[in-house]
Amino acid sequence: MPDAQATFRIGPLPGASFGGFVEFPEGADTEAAVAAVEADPASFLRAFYARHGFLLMKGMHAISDDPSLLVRFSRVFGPEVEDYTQTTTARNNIHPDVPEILVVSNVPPATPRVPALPDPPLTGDGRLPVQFPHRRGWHTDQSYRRPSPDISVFYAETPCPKGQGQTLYADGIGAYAALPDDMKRRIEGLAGIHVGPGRGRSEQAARAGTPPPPLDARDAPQRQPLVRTHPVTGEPALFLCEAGQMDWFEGPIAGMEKGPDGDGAKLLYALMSHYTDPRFTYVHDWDPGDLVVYDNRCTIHAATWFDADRYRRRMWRTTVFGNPGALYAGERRSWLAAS
Ligand SMILES: O=C(O)CCC(=O)C(=O)O
Ligand SMILES: [Fe+2]
Repeated sequence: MPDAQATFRIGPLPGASFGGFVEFPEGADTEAAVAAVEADPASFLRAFYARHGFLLMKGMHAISDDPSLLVRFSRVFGPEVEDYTQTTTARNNIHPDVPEILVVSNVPPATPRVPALPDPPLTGDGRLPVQFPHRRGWHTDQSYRRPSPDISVFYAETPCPKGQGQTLYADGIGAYAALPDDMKRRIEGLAGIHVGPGRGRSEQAARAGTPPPPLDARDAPQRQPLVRTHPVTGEPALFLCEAGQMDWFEGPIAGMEKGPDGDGAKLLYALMSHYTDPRFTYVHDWDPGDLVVYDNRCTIHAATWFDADRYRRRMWRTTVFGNPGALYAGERRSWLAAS
């Protein structure tokens, strides 16, 4: 039975300049925690947005036995939790019983996705590298779609041991605010060109001069503003990915010199290196039962390497749509067939 008395407290996230840490009363089980959030979504969302779109909850273990709790919790953040079976997502990466859950795992049948170790693996002072370009893989989810999802919810069903398989997060509102005024002026009105990985428009393909294949209209590159105004708070945030989700043939930045050695690339990389400065980043080392919610409109994240031969890692993700902002109002979804 849900505990009607259960409520939550949200304080700062230890080890980060942004984000919040959610506590539920001692002994509240996952069901009670989800019910508490459902009972007062306004306070929960207010704290989420005030803390720049990142919250961590621990001990939500019951989601592993009842994954529908993850979908229930996700609904707090918007009217539509994506059904991955309605997309081109490979079935082996979708939870067999809950089509709203994307399985991010190296355990079959999921397609393993293990990031490379950074080179060198640690920084000079022995820390985990977070800053681009030493750290690669920073992105915001599905930015190659218009509109892209507002929110992702990420659950550690089976994380690997601490010290590997972390997820890194960065604060796009804080990073934008800290840009020098001349850079803010320079990027005003500019748009990045985003495209899905594996579409033949990568930095490597552009460098090798491999002509990109024709794309289905649903996979066409999409323009997104470099600075996005948050539809809830009105705050400006950087909105970009590093190489993996940008179009290196027409972009990465619309209207600027194209390709990996062009002025567009130089600007993108300068912004990405600033965005992932340790001042704006948080390293999350997962415990089983951890639940993170992040706002794709104003944060980016990156997975880190883990020893996939030794450890099984299984994470569950949902994505929530519903409020991309005025810029996207009334738009047809770019990733669906036109009919
Ligand atoms: O595996 C991770 O830590 C992050 C994966 C990721 O980027 C995602 O599922 O959106
Ligand atoms: Fe992601």
